[in-house]
Amino acid sequence: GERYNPRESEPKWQKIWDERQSFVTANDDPREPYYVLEMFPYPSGRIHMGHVRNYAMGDVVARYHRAKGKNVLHPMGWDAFGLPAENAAIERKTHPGTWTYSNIEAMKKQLKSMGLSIDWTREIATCSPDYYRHQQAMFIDMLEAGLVTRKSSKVNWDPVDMTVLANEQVIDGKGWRSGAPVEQRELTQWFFKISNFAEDLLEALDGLTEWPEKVRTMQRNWIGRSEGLRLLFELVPSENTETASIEVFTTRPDTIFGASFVGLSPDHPLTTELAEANSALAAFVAECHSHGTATETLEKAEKQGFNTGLRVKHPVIEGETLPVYVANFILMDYGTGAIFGCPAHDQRDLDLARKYGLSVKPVVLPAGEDPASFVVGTEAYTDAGTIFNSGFLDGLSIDEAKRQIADYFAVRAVDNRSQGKVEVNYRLRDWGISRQRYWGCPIPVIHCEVCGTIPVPKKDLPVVLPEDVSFDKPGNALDHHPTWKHVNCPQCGAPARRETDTMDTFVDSSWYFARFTAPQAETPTIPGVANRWLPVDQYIGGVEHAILHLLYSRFFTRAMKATGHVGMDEPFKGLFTQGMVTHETYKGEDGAWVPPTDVVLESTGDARTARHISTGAPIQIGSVEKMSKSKKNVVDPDEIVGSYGADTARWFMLSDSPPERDVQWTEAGVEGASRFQQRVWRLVHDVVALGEGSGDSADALAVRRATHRAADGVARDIEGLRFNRAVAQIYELTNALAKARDAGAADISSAMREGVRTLIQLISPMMPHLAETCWQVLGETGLVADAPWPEVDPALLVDDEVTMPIQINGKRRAEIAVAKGMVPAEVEGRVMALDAVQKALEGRTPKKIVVVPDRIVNIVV
Ligand code: ANZ
Ligand code: ZN
Repeated sequence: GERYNPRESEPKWQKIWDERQSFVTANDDPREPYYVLEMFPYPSGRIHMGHVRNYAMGDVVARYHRAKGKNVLHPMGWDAFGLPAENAAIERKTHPGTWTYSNIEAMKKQLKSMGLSIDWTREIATCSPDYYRHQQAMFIDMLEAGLVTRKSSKVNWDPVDMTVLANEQVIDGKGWRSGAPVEQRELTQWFFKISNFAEDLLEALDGLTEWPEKVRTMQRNWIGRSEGLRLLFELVPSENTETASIEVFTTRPDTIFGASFVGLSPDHPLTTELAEANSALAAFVAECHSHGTATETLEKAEKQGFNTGLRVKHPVIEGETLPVYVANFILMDYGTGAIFGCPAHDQRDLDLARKYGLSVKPVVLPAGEDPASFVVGTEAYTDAGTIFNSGFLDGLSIDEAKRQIADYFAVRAVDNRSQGKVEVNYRLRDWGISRQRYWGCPIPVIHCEVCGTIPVPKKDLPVVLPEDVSFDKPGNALDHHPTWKHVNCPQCGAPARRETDTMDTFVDSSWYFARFTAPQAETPTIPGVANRWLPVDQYIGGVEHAILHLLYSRFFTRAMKATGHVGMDEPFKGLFTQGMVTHETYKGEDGAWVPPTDVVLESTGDARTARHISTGAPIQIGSVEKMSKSKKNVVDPDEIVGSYGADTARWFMLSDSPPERDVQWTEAGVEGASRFQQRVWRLVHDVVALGEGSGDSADALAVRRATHRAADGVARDIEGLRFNRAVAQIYELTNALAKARDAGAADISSAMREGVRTLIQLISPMMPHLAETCWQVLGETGLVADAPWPEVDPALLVDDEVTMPIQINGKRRAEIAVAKGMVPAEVEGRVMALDAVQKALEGRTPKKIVVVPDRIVNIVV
């Protein structure tokens, strides 16, 4: 018969959903709210398969909860500020906004072709003044609430692009775009005081039970709580400084007997003081600054030290002194910017000690080692053990030694202060949000020589980006603009200067989920509305955002609470991180990557070979990798949607692997999905042809059981985000229905009708277009998108059932499927109600009915 044609039906349904505003959500709808959100895309120009996977999953969740009677919020927007738009502007001589908005238009069209159940009336773009004006208002609120500061800090500076780089943009010590070696620069920058919330952000992770454990662990590590001791080392008096002591931060005071040096950061005030009179030290510090600040860079860099010549008294070994080094691996903005080094038990310290010939004295003995012969070679021993070589700490465990040594120093004084003080430190730094960039949200402050730095009055918001900008010079186009920054001070009227830094684009994405709840409001949020929708019930996105984006959003939600914009601490109740989309890679004879569209695959026996589609030249099949432009192993969603339809692409994305794992895109897989679509189509037509009819035969019951079991299982699997298992259950039901159809069993037409009707409902979250078309074929009124989720009859879910043959006068006439262990009286009742039995009895009344439980029914007439 006729084949299902997705190219015809998909645009048709998309138009109908649009016209009927099927997915527009009202804030005052009385039904239970459910908010599902996928991480919004960056408008790079085209959607990729990763988007397709992400949005297909979100759409299943949205459509399912709609069917379950909830008021579902499922919005979409654009993370539209950022560097690529400026780069495009430079390359193509267009305005970043022109480039961005034309990308948005193209991608919106692509997303619409996927048939997503999105409320497009709530669409937002973070580059629109309608959005960023509220971000500026909240910046001012946060400034007033003491959650924003301006301070000088070290940044990664790209000397060619003339911009600050985030640590992630520094690759092997070089700028990710320019490739120029990154330098350190001291810049005055704006910061959000995320560290105020360090403890809360850490502790609240325990309550995020619907987050993947691995994401919570990553956040914990990023926040990096450590309990330690601030410890004073008394300086041996020297003519080079007046300073009397050095304060270090240590998490291992138990190793104090193994200390062999004190280390200072190149940016430590004492280093700076000494460098003034010591040009060799000054040169060393300058050398340290010529590398980036990324922790990774620091960790990879060779450990370097500079002996200052100063010495400190060993705090526990009478009469001993230790040298003071400046070392390149010590950060100024952690702890106190100074350490004591115990080379035997810290790798960085050991590297330094080996290089400069400092002593390496082990003080922690691993279990089973002989104290007389235990030595540390090139690898520091950082595990558990018993303290030795350590006077009064000998024999203690590490933890017990930590306690005792803390007590010991607490009551001692150096420099008129307690020598040791227990302290908790967090690795989490304040969030530097200043970017010297045009295409971002302007920071709404004005610098006045008289009044200082003052916020732009809220009535003057938004501070809008100027349209007439030029990117002829490297650096910040806002700063180069001839007039934009020159304003009068709103306080005293004197000529003043606008801040030309714009906000890190992570700020834009830290509250968009809240804006979606009232995207046209005159205030950032309408708190009553936001509180109804938030936290997001289910957030779905890539694991690459597991740290920064999620942490910033968690911080921002707390800041919005503190400034009265929302009422909760946490933005995302449920979090799901999906795996990547991968594809085989192909290489031509010249070693160049070949795109899958140019490859013809062949298999002979077990061997798979490939050749070029036009030249026929042999092609080497490489490993399976994440789809990426650089390896050319990408498949364009537009082409897939164009040839197979959106439903097929969605179905394949959901079916092939557990959603948290990578999924490998294959031609065979897509074709399988496409064939399944046609199978469903045929099945629906065949069942419609069966006509209406009643039937309660065992066959009918088996069909009904399969149907209800699938409806129940698919619901559970969607709720648990096990989409591939939901798909497997749908396959099972389809097989069961097809088998029943092929067996041509009598009297199953009504069960079959219920079966396919349910089947269509179950597939509708995944293949919504096919589902609508089939729904129509089935003669149902309205849209399947508006139909409630099928009711499940719990009686039909009973798992262990038995099929009992029914004999009449010793001859097998029928059979019945019943729950195992059903009592004879009940079995008898059901048997007598069977059409087949009544027919065989021809109006006679049985003399005797014998039920052998779970085995057989004998009727004697
Ligand atoms: C002595 C010691 C002995 C240390 C030992 C470690 C092992 P976490 O746990 O990450 O907080 N440290 C302190 N401040 C530092 C800074 N500003 N830059 C670089 N390193 C710094 O790390 C704390 C440990 O890192 C501290 O404990 C200190 O070295 C070092 F066997 O003190 B330890
Ligand atoms: Zn002023």
